[in-house]
Amino acid sequence: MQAHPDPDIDSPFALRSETIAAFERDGFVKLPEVLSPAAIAAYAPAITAQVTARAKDLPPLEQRSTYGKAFLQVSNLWPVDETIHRFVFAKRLARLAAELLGCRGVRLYHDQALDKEPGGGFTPWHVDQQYWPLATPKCVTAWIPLQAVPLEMGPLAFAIGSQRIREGRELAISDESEIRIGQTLHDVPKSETAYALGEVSFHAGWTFHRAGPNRTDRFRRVMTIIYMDIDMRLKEPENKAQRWDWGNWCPGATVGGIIDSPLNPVLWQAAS
Ligand SMILES: O=C(O)CCC(=O)C(=O)O
Repeated sequence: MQAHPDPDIDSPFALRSETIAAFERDGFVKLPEVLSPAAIAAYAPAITAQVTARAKDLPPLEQRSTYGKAFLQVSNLWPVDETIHRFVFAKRLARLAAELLGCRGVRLYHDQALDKEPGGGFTPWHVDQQYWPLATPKCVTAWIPLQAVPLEMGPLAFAIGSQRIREGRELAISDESEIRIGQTLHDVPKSETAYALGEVSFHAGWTFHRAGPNRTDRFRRVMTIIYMDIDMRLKEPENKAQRWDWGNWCPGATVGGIIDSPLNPVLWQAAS
């Protein structure tokens, strides 16, 4: 059996009640020092190897769409690599997600590496939950940089409190979403700050976010883990993307039922 890297990724991270309140108010939080440099060094190579292997046949950046220029997107890596499996099952991150959402536990919706190439384009404004057939807003993405992300590398940026804005939610990631949502959010305060090594952000499913281009000559490597309430139910899909997600990230789940397919393991649950 393959040995796992052993830096601690399971012990609890002390979350203050003010931080939970900030997540509810703003729709996101950024938490420094969630992961140690040793943990990132231990787990990042396995994630990067998967992205590199799957991205090798892509056309050059200039021939891709705005979406294609934004990042290399590789989803659900945990079933294919034992080291990544261990990382995605990290209890520290899952417990943080549950505590921020105010849930008794969380399941995995899916994981996703999002690497912005050197010279890669911006990520247009969007919300994630329009892609997801999830019945309630109790879902959150942990955005986990695998190196520090200075401003010029395209850190994730948020429109503060925008989880309450409905206009533009339906727009898929595109040039149109960048322009139209950008107009809607014109007067909404934004948060765009660098990420230190080990810093992790959590954003709610309906929070509008974007990222600038990667103006450096290095990859911006990021792993994401999307968590949902342990009791999350599947809703009737409202668009093609939600139908696709149903078939791929929770196959066999039934509309109205708890999403507990083999691809949606419980990652953390409070002791009863
Ligand atoms: O990494 C990016 O550039 C965008 C990430 C994103 O949209 C997300 O994690 O929901």
